[in-house]
Amino acid sequence: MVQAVLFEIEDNVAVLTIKSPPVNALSHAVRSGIVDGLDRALGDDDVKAVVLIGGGRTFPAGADIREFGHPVQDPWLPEVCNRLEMASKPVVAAVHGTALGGGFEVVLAAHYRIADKDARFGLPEVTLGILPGAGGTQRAPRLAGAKFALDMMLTGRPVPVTAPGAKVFFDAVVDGDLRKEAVAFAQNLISEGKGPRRTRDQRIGFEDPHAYQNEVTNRYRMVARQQEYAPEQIIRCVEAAALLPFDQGLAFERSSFQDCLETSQSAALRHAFFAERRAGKFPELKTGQARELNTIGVIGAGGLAASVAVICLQEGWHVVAATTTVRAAEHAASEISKLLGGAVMRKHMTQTEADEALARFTTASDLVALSEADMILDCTIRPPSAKRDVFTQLDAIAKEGAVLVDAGAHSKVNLLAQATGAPGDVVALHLYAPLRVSKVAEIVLGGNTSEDTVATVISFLRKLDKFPVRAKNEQIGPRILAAYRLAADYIVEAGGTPYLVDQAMRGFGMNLGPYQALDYEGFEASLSAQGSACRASHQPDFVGRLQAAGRNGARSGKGFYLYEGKPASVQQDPEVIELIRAYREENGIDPRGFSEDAIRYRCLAAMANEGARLLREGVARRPSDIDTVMIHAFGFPRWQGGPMKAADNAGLLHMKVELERFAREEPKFWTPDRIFDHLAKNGKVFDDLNTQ
Ligand code: TC6
Repeated sequence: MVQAVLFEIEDNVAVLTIKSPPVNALSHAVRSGIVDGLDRALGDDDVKAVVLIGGGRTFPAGADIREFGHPVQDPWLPEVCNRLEMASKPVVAAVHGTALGGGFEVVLAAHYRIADKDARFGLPEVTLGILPGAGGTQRAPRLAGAKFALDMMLTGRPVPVTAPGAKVFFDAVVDGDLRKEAVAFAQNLISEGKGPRRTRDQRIGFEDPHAYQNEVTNRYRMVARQQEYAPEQIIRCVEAAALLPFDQGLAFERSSFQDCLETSQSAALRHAFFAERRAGKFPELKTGQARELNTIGVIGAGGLAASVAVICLQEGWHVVAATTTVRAAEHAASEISKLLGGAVMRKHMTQTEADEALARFTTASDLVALSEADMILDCTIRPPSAKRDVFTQLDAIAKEGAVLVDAGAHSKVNLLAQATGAPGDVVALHLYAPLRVSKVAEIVLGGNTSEDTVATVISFLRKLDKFPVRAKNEQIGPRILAAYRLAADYIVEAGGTPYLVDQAMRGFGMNLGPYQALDYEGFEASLSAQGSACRASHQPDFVGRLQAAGRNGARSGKGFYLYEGKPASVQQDPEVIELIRAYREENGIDPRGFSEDAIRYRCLAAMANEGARLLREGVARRPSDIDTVMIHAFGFPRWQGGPMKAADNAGLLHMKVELERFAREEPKFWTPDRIFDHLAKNGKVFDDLNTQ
């Protein structure tokens, strides 16, 4: 068996190298290996100091998340950290890559710490609904103070070792052979007679008692209205670190950690973490090879085309933006340089980087300019027949092997593929706004899309730091969104108000309710996108009434809400209630009431049911892919895990029965997909379908 921790001795220094690829997660084997190595070092009179270092690409990136939810196998990580800290010989942690979560807690427990200049560290447990449970909440503030420690623990963001404020953690930041430097550092300690320096005994971070009190009070205020459980527990633990003796603080942390771990929020957040990584696995790719990308062609003069051009320029590609008129080309060029200017202003890039990007950018008023592009993204939205013409033209212009991508929404990828002589090179991509921020993109394969094309688009998206999700023939996100909105419309039609629906869905954790979101998108754009995306025999048309009354969403000054110039002054409007009431009266609908829970349940059931249909139709591969899309594209609360995970939590048998009840009102829409029946009968849940 390969050892997870390698033990070597180098001139009186024991070097423990963690070898557990890919990220050296602190699995049971690694924890046991560290403890065994430490015992061996402490029991050997020739060893005077210990170095702990990660093999491969990183120091441990955390506890092994896969072990959470299973019985703990000793030694548990808190114990490993305590044993390192209580060691009678100095322990040096040597950090490279990303020392995260439990990995950084190990670092904090070591007596001395050195880091490679490119290393980053952090405590991202909050993103998994838990808290640093191996002493991190007690040790980090002892060294760095409440503010820095809480910033790390509440945002979960990794910090470069060279960042201001990071040096309290590290004795040295080195550029060169980290292992050599760490051994030299340890030898220096030996020759200077320096022994262990335990973080538990430090209180530099708490020197000013008022500073921590103010910080803690402010943070409680900040998280007071959050629905997530872990942040408040983290603050409590930092308070405990300041007020209690170390061991009592540790005990407090341990019990808070356990509380967090047992929440459904933590289970959902862990599910989301693995769902994102699973989505990028395309098992059908057997021999597919990504083609080299040097030049990206972008078609269009609209906002999507400009954003795509800019993110490609920021990644270092050459970009040719082609339109069909000189005026459109000028407009595209000016939009792109404006966006680059904005990126400089917001410090997303330097002026030099923006100048270099512009030097890699050309515009043209003719598609012929795309002849050298390795990948061409058509970012225009036009009717299918016009799109097909564009792809026929591209087929004649593009060089052999160029990947042709339809990046305008609602594409019919098979139709476009047939318009070319190389259907294997054609694929569609559904990118989500805001493009720079959104972490997900759907790769919509047609029947003939080749493996190489898919591999190329995956590598393109990875470079852009997006999770690729595979879809077949049509997109996942718009279908789920349409089902969600239709469920909301049925509720409003039957007697709920848009304001109550929005409130209920914000209570569920959505950033915006469906009607707020519709207002911000604008009715025209959203309704044309929604179109026939969802099966239903009738679509409530009270939105049409609002439009007829001059309401078209936030940009028009009024939609479901009134906008007096800025979103901060959004108000409910009795006229909307009246318009909807009149609509119901005309349609002979006797209004009935809905509780917020009932609204949430219906909206969730509608999304899960549409998700089930997408799975059965083969559009989506896995339930967790749907979850990933909905979390990153539509603000579905991550701590609910996505609609399919949330449906699992709600109980599939119960949901099936409820869907059948709703189906008496609108059978075509609400009838549960037969997957519900199949899973419920076999005692299974959607998560059981999440195969690699
Ligand atoms: C904690 O530490 C709590 C402590 C208290 C205890 C009492 N465990 O993301 P990538 C896998 S909580 C298990 O694609 P990258 C990942 O699933 C933890 N597996 O790579 C994937 O597997 P696959 C706190 C893990 O280079 C593979 O490694 N730590 C873990 O884009 C590669 O991952 C965190 O939250 C893990 N901890 O990014 C950090 N981490 O190939 C979580 C990764 O089978 N990790 N895997 O799909 C990350 O943020 C990133 O993985 C990264 C590397 C930045 C380390």
